[in-house]
Amino acid sequence: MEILTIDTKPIEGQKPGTSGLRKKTRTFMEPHYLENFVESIWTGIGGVTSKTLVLGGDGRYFSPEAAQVILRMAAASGARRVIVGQNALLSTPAASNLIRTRATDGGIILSASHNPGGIDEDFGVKFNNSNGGPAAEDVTGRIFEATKSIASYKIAETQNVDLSQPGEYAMGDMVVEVVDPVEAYAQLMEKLFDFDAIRRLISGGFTMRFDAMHAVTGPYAKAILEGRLGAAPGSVLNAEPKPDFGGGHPDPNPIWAKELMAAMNGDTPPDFGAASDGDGDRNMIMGPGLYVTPSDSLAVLAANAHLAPAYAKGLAGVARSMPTSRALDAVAARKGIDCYETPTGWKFFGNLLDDGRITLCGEESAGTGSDHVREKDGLWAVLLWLNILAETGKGVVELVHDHWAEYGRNFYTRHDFEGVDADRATEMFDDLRGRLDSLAGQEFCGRIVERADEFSYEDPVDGSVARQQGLRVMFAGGGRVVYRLSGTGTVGATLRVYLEDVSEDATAQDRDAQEALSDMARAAEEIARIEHYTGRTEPDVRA
Ligand code: G16
Repeated sequence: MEILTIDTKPIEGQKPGTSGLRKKTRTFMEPHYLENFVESIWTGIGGVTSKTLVLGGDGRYFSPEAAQVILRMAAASGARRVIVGQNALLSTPAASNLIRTRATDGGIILSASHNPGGIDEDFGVKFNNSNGGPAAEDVTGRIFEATKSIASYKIAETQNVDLSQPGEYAMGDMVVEVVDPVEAYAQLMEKLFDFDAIRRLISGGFTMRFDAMHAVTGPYAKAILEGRLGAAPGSVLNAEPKPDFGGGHPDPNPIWAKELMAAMNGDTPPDFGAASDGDGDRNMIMGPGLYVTPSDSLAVLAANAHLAPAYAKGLAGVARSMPTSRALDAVAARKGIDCYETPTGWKFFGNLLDDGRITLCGEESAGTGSDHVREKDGLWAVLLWLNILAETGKGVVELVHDHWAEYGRNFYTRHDFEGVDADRATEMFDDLRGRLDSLAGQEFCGRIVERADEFSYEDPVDGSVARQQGLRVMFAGGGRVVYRLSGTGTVGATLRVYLEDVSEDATAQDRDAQEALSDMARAAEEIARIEHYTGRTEPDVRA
């Protein structure tokens, strides 16, 4: 096996975002683009000599080719072993699990998550640490620095490895171990949850639909929900992973999970509906006629997690990203446990989980997870819901309504303005940042501002500080508007406006969240002058 050293030059814009480097697929396919970034990962993590890594992803377009390049680069730089999911498939939580259970030095996940796939869509590469979680800011910072000074990379000249069959293959001195992507993950789920109780629920006539959106969770959901738990064949929709996700947008929300929405809002809806995203870490939960917001789902799970075997002893603490609704805080207060508020990005939960400060955490962006891995986990959330429904004997709607009656309801929505001009968006933030101190006491659409600030986070475990993590305007009475720029988009800037209002009123249960938050949305516009800066009068997505 010959090892080639290829001369290259730094390529602009290889700064990892909220979750790895995400760009247009064609950008990743340009000469040296992927190779430069991978070599920079090696530099950022102190080299791969003698290391064992995990490799897999959501199977999107260009994944098979990218996996072969990464294997050849790992072999050229002296890696000992790479554990690869069959056909380069691994859901993000399954990759996290393998990184941990096989005691590896980390892993590379090929995914752009919920972004569409295809030659004209998106691709992504992310490095996860040996704890199974996304690399922390110091590591991604070193990777980015390396991309700015790279002069060459090493790659082995050798045949592609056949990734279609489990087994061990040699690539020079490195072993490529191809594994079934589902087995270890399914075993972990069986340990965490009471599969017998869920099986009894299902055999008693409980029905469900899980929309895998032609993404990576299909084989996992088939094996677990239909195979091990006995859900009727066909309960898993769109189960076959496709490189372009069947032309869809693998984002589990009411807009993109159309088939599921139609089934759950139809005349004879199943008892439970769920969906997951491109790489299987996000989830969406529905009851008949009811979309459960990710923030509410997180709060309901935290309130009831003790009903599942893995969490029977209770939760050490919980955490949510700052823009996520404070429904979770109410549960934590009642249970007398800590509730941490972190910046957006799963990587910020890593230290809290490793340090045993929290057991469960989640985000408004459809991510929920626990200390079982170091990524959010879509199917895990589905199984925890099923375990809770089996134990309580309640339906989704009853459980959520009971929760609101007990803890109050936090109306919540996120409005996204996509593909806006990045410079204008920055101007908008600079303008608002400059006015934050003067907002207190002012009235917008009948709401009085109590305080406004820019969110910074000091990690309580290692003391690292993340600044400029979102602008917050808090109103008297508990309402809140948060403004952030997305760190996962690939075109222009995406402005996210998070709206929340709090209600103790039991009659508010049936109220539509968009309607309940319409004055808050007008206040958000007035405060930040969104139309002036972006030219937009309406958001592209109301999630
Ligand atoms: C990633 C991160 C999440 C984050 C989400 C949205 O999720 O892992 O922590 O909440 O992006 O981030 P942003 O608001 O910056 O676009 P995923 O599922 O895309 O990997």
